[in-house]
Amino acid sequence: MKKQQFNLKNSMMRPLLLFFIFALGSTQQSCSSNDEPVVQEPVEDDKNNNGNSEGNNGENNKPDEPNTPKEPYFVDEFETFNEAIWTKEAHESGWTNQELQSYDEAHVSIGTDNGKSVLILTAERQGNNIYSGRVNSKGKKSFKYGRIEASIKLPKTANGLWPAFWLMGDNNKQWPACGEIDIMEMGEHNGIANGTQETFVNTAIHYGTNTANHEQEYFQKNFQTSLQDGKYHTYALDWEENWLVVSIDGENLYTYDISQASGRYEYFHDNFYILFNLAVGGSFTGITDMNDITALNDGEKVQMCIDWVKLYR
Ligand SMILES: [Ca+2]
Repeated sequence: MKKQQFNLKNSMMRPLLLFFIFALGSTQQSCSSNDEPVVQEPVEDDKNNNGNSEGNNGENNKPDEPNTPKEPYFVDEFETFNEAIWTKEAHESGWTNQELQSYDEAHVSIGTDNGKSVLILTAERQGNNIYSGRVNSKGKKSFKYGRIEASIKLPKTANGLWPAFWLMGDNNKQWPACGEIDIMEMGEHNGIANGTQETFVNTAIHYGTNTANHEQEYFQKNFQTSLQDGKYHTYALDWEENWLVVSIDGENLYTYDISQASGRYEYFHDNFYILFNLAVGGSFTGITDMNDITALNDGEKVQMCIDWVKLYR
């Protein structure tokens, strides 16, 4: 659901950059399976985030590089759909973020792609109905600290698809008090406006005592190569006590300060669960009329494929 609230800290630091906020999680939801990642609107370009005095992308004590993983303690290669780990969600269209698709179990499947066994989220338009898939691991597979990474092949989002790989606090707090970490989102409306959807990628965190006090930090940039090139890319989060480091294909994208000094420590030191979804339209994309969804014509299907997800300590 779209949030239209300022993050005071960011707004003061980057007054021209913050426009409004999409949260994948939603104001009306607790952090249950009904929550969408709060999608906030990316506000910034990479150049605007460099040199941020707060130390994002930073200087200070930020970890230098993504960790070189050891052996994962959890791997799902998606050779089957493991219901002990994952839940398929079902929601009506418009349920959150003004998204156009409905989610149902039929649009989540296991299949083979180039010899890989993968989790497939299929978006499909049938007349005036759009369907898609979304899964979460709430109450089944949650974790705190360490590294999570997933190998994902994204569809071309232009225009109107909105894939996401993200985390929510696995607790009973209402959003955004539960905490939200959006590792990867694509399809945001600035990428549409600039014709850079294949490279334009977003990451965000959302937090705050309640919806009226929602805060976020959002980062977006054009990655150096297409992330919608028909190949699998690795999206990762390294999470330690003071930092969240988001990386793509081993390259640091952005670092969030979650230390005590950041004032938001409490929101990012709980167990978090995993979500993957392929939304269509909605506030993040700026498209709320399905006839403006050029990525998914009537009768078409498009897929987001996840080859594996891994957790490391
Ligand atoms: Ca696999």
